[in-house]
Amino acid sequence: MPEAPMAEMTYKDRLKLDLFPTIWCPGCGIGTIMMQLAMTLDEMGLDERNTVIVTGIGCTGRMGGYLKHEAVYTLHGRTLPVAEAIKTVKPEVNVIVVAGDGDTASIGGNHLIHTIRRNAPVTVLCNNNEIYGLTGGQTGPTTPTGTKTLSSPGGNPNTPINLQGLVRSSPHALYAKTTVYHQLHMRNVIREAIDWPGFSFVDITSQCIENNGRRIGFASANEMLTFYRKTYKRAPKDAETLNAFEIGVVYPAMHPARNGHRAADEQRSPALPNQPAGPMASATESPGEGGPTAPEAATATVERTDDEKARRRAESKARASLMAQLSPEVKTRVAKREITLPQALAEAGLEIPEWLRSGASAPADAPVAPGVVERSSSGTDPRSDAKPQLDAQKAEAAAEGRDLVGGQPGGDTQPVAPRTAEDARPASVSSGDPKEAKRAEAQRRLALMQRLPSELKLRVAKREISIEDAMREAGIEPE
Ligand SMILES: Cc1ncc(C[n+]2csc(CCOP(=O)(O)OP(=O)(O)O)c2C)c(N)n1
Ligand code: SF4
Ligand SMILES: [Mg+2]
Repeated sequence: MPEAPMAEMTYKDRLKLDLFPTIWCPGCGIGTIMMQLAMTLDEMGLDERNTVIVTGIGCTGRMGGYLKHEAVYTLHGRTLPVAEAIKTVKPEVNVIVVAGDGDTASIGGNHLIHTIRRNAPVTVLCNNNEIYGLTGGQTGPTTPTGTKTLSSPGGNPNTPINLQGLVRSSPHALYAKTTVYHQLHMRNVIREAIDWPGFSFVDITSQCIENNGRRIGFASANEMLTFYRKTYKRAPKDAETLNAFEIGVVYPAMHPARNGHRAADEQRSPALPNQPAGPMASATESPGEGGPTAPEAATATVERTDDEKARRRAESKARASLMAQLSPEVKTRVAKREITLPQALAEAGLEIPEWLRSGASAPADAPVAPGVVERSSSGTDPRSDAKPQLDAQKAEAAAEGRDLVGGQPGGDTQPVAPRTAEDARPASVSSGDPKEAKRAEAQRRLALMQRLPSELKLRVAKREISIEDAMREAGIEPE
C-alpha cells in the first residue's frame, strides 16, 4: 500500500496553544516531554486518526489536555487497563500512555505487572520525576533511598522499584531509558517504542523542581538538567542491561523472532481475541478510510516494520545531509516550513536529488541487525546525528526568544526561567559571547513574561502583541 502523505502539521499545531501557559511550574520537565512527544508524532505522521493518548492523575496526567489528540484522562493508576481496553477493541490504533512514576508504579503497579505479562501492545512514557509531584512531594515508588521528601523528611528508607527489571521480566517487552536533558535521544526512543510491536516502556528521568529538586538541594531546574547531562551516559553498544545512569534502549533477548509475536508453537488460544501489535504505517489504514483492519492487517504491519524503519531512517539521514548544506537562516525557514527542502536547495543553487524531486523514498539503508541498538561512528544513536534539524530548531528558538532546554548531550547552554531579577540581569551580554547574549536575552524575556498576568502572557504566546506592549498594557515598568 502506498504510504499516506505526512500530515500537514508541525508539532506546534498539535498543542492547544490557546491553553498556554500550562499549569506546570516554570522549569518542570513535563513540558519538554510533551514537546518531544508532539515532535515525534509529527515526524511519524501520527495523528488523532490513528493514535490515542491515555493519561492518569498527577501533574503528568494533565498532558492529554494540552495535546490536540484523542486523549483519555482516566483515574489515578488506571491508565494501563484503559489503554489495553482501547487497544483490544481498536487494535489498529496506537495507544500511548503518559503517566507519572506514582501513577504507573504505585497505585498502577499491579496493572503494570500484568500489562507487561500480557505483552499488551501499548507504549508507556513514564515521567519519572521520582516524586509525587502534584500532591506536594511525597515519596514515590522510584524515589531513591535516602532522599528527603515531604513524607520522609529523614530520608526515604526504602529501595526504589526496579522499572527496568519489571519490564524486562517479559521476554517480549522493550525498555528504554532517557532523560529530559537528552531531547533528541528522547525523541528517538519514543519513536522506537511506538514502533515496537509489543509492550514498550520509556522511562524518562525528569525534574520536578518545586516539590523535589529544591528539597534535595538543587537551586534551579537548570542545575537538575546539568546534573542529568553530567551524570547520564549512553549505554555501550550491545548493552544487554542499562546500568544506573545509563540511557539507551534494551530489546528482549529473543528479538526479533518472538517480540510481541509468539512462535508458531506458542500461539494464543484461538478463543482469545487477537491483539495485532504495532503502529499503523499510515493514516490510510484507519478502518474509516477503507484500509485493512486487524487482525488481517496485523501480520502485514508486523512484516513491514523493519523495512519501514530502514526506509524512514534512510530518509531522515538523507534529508539531514541535504539540510547540512544550507545556511542556518535557510535551515530555519525550512524548519518553520516557510519553504520546502527542494525549494531551499533550488534557492541555494544546489542539486535536488531525484527521489526528493519526485517525492519518492530515499534509497534504503541496510536494516539494523536484530537486537542491536544502532550507533553511528560518533557513538550516538544515528538519528541523534540529525544535527542540522537540531540547529534549525535552536535557531528558531533563539529567533523567537523561546527557551529550548537541552539538546545534544554536553553541547548546549540551557536557559531556564529565572526566578529572581538577579538571575535575569543581562550581565552576560557584555561578555561579547553571542551564545551568552542569546541566553541572556531569552532569560530577560522569560523574566518579563513572568511578571505579566496570564491573559497577557497568553496574548504574547499567541504573538498577538509583543512583550513590550504587554508590559505597557499591564502598566509594568521594565527594570
Ligand atoms: C485513587 C487516588 N489516590 C490518590 C490520589 C491522590 N494523588 C493524586 S496525584 C498523586 C500522585 C502523583 O504522582 P505521580 O503519579 O508521580 O505524578 P506527578 O504529579 O509526579 O507527575 C496522588 C497520590 C488520587 N487522586 N486518587
Ligand atoms: S509540582 Fe513538580 S511535577 Fe508538578 S508541575 Fe510543578 S515541577 Fe512539575
Ligand atoms: Mg511523579
